[in-house]
Amino acid sequence: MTTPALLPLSGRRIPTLSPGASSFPHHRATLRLSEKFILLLILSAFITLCFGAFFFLPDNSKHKRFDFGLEDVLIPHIDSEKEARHSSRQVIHGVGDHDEAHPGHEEEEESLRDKIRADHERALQEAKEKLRKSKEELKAEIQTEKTKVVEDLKKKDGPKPLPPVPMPKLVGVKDGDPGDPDTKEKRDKIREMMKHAWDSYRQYGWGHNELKPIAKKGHSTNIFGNSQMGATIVDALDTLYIMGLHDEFKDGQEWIKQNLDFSVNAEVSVFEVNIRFIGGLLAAYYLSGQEVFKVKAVQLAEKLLPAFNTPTGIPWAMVNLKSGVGRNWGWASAGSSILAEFGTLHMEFVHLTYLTGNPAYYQKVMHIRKLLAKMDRPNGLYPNYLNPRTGRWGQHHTSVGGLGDSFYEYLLKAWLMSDKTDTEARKTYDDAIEAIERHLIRKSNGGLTFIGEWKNGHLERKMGHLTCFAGGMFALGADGSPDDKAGHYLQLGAEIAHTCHESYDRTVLKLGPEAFKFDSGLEAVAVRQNEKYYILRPEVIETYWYMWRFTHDPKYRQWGWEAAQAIDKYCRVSGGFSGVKDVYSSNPTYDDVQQSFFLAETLKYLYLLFSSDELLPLENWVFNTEAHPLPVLHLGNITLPGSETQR
Ligand code: DMJ
Repeated sequence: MTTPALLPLSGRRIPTLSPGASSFPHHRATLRLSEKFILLLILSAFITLCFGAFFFLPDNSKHKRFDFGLEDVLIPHIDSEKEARHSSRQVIHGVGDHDEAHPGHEEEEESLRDKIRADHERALQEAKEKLRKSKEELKAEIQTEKTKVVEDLKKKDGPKPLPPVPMPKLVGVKDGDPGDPDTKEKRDKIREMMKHAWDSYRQYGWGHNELKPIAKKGHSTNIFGNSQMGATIVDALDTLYIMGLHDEFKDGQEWIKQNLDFSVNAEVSVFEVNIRFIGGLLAAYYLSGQEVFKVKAVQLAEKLLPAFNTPTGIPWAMVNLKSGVGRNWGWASAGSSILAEFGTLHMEFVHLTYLTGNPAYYQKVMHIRKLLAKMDRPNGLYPNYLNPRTGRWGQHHTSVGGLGDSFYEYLLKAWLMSDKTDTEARKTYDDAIEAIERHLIRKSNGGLTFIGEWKNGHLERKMGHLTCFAGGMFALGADGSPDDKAGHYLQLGAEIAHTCHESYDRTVLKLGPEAFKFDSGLEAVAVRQNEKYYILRPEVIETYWYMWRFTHDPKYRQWGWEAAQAIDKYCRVSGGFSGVKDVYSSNPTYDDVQQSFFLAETLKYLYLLFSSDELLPLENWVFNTEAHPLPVLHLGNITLPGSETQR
């Protein structure tokens, strides 16, 4: 069949067969040549024909295969569909359709069909299983899927941006130069003390909640759980800002941005976290305008909300930031929540609703207010303990110091913060103060006005350092008090300031004890050893500052300066500032804690005392109970979300 076999013939003359020639041998040779030639010719024509037929005739078997495949391609499984389409296209365009060129093609198609069939069967099976489930199960499944999608989206996009809200009018956030050089020098000294406290914490306790200035290491207490949330950084920020310590402020801001994380398995005090962290972050936001503080405050506030999941809506004292599980202090009367804790959320929570548009915060605190308004009050007084399960009071103890204090403070400040529109809060404050004056405020034999504690129908003639804040509160609430009693309340404030100053002046260190008595010939002095300590608390200096702002009586600056000097002399150590265990001892021992409120409050109030009134004017700012200034909300026609249904 190959051409070379023909070549020897082609070069010769082809012999012709003459008629009549019959000699076989002769003829045999002649015939053999021509036969061979013809046979070769026929054979080659036949082969050419076969070849052509093989290539050009239509292949029905393949068309059949394509039709079959198309049916299966309609199965709603995207990957299979794509594959099938691709495969069909190959067949249509004849690409790779030659079984000899792709010997595995049949098997490929077969396996593709198997895959499509399997997908089909799986989808059917899933549908059958779904139909077997109850409506509730299906709903729950859909809900879970939805939540997952939302969470995935959140993770992808980061936290939802907060709505833009108008920044309240911010007045006097800087400077406050007092003018005269003597006052300026004192103010500079306070600034230097702040720098020493901050730098020491920066060096030895950075990121921890507080500092042990003697051991020179970090410190924390159960109010922050086992967390390391940099409480001192957050608490100190606004003080740094108003003192113009900008590098330190930036340093703190950077730490917060990078490290402050609330997804920690820590059981924290709702009250402490609110006043120190949320209050601190909100104040830093308003003063500096830096969004990071607002974002962090909102993230943290969301973590506190599960604490309100109680039968009454009165929050638990503590909440686990990770699990959201809440509980109360073991020492509190009959599993109660504490008045000064659940009653000291209003300012921060109203600001949170203002900044986020989320009505939940406002509604939670207004619910507490409504619930308290409906309750009977023994002698018009609010007991310190309230059971969040039953909604009943615990022991009938009333105090304007520890366990009660800032509840009264926040009633007044809710009114001030609302631009004096929240008259319900003002009325509740006025009624409470009237009952307190009637039952708890007395004059000692030596003529000192004091605020005692009510315990089961008896007045305990003892006053706490914490109670000394009330002097400032009375002065702050004087304007706007009923029956034109402004002068009376300003006077009451002055008397409390005087008593508290006496409690300092009657010690060896000129620093006030934790609690002091007015009994059995004792006047403003501590009796028990465990009441003689001073832990860098602010309340007395706080009252001096408010009294200074309302009266400009120079004695308040003088008293403040005495306290500042005593702190610098007896509490200052190389690693910061420490509390002292006995203010009546000339040789005091240290408690080795630099409290975060020393930077947030004590030093801030001292600095303000030696600044002009232009720095953070009280017409525009309301200080939370941790001395974090929040602007008055001049809402005008704006209605807070959630307030429509509440008031
Ligand atoms: C601060 O954390 C707050 O002032 C709180 O209201 C009670 N006291 C401490 C400081 O003494």
